[in-house]
Amino acid sequence: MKWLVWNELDAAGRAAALARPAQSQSEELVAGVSRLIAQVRADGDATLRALTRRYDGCELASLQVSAEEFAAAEPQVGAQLRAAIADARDRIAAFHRAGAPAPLRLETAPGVVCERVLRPLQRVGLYVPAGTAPLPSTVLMLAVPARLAGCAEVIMCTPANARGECDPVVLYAAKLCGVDRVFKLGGAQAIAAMAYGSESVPRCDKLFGPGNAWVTEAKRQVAADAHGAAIDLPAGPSEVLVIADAAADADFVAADLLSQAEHGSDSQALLLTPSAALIAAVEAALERQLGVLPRAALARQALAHSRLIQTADLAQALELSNAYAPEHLILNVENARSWLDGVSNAGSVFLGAWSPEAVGDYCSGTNHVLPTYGYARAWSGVSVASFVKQVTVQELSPAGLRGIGPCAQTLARAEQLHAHERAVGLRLEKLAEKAA
Ligand code: HSO
Ligand code: ZN
Repeated sequence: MKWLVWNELDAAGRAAALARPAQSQSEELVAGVSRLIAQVRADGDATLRALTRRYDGCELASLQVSAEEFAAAEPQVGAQLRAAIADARDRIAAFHRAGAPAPLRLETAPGVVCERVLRPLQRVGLYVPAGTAPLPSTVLMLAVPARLAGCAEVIMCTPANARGECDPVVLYAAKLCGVDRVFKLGGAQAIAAMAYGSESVPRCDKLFGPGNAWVTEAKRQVAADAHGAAIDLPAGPSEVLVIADAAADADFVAADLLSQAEHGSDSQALLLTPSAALIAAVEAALERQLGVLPRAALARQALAHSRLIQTADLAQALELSNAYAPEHLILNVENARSWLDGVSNAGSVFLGAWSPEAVGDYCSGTNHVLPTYGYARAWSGVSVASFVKQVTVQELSPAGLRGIGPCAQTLARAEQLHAHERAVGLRLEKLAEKAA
């Protein structure tokens, strides 16, 4: 990992220190995804089968996971893992239920009632990658809030292996969390199928979940099309930023950086600390831990573009973190909570030595589908609100219109929108006649 001293960097060095790995959005990728979406739209299931044969190496009789396959998956999941999944689901549900948006009703003037009512999205599509590791925890993070929101139908796509089987733990989690139907589809073709529908796959209103460059590009393209589907978040590679002080345990810090790095070669892990001694200790701890890490090769690639940044003090570290806007921010410092008010840009924050990112990834209760790549400046992670629409309502009595009508008329005149003014004025005249 590169060791940089912030105050010794020039402007270009500083920009490079906080830069993210470039996202591949090559013309080839954009055109390839666009071609693939067009094929799925034209030939539906036939194209989905052909692409699955080509990319996943399996011949599918049915695209949909059958009841027998769900039943066969269950005994493959050990008792301890089943209990952990149920336990995690319950905490995620508790936190997301408590944070769900609530309806609202307010009289803003006498006789003027304004309301906000909630309407769940009808059908949502969840994408769970298999890639270098199947992620059943992502099923929990997406299906639990979808069901709490009251979506009428929750479907899921996840790629099958060469034998045409999906990961049994992913299937078990899907069943447990109430996913209605699962399809054995991966990559951009899964996104195209859920956005536009095919003979087997129903068209969805909004798509959720992480994926590789092809999936991300497909989500971007379907979201840009009014006939496509909305998406949860614009995405980039996953990342963590750790702020630590001299008192931090170097082994804890190294383990947190590595739990990010092992996700993939494009992951980014940053450490910001004023302590040179800690940086040296973390470097040594990283080497020790990499020695026994099964995914060390991937993690080393990620660490190659990750950085150890020595700051003047903790305040400067937090300032840089806010500029970077990390997906995950770990504050491994004394009195971590006292720094929270100063955090303006982050997807999810982990306070103190005993809050590793791994608990948020799995089971503390918060969501792990979070804004990456600097989007935390303006976006929030997935929650129940991501699955509902907030519809506003207003109802005025005659007295209400008499009260606020003139305000609307004045504004309408200022905008020279005469029909607007008349829509109010005609009614006010009618009320005046009645009163006379
Ligand atoms: N850290 C990942 C989520 C994850 N970690 C899933 C383990 N499994 C992105 O926030
Ligand atoms: Zn993770």
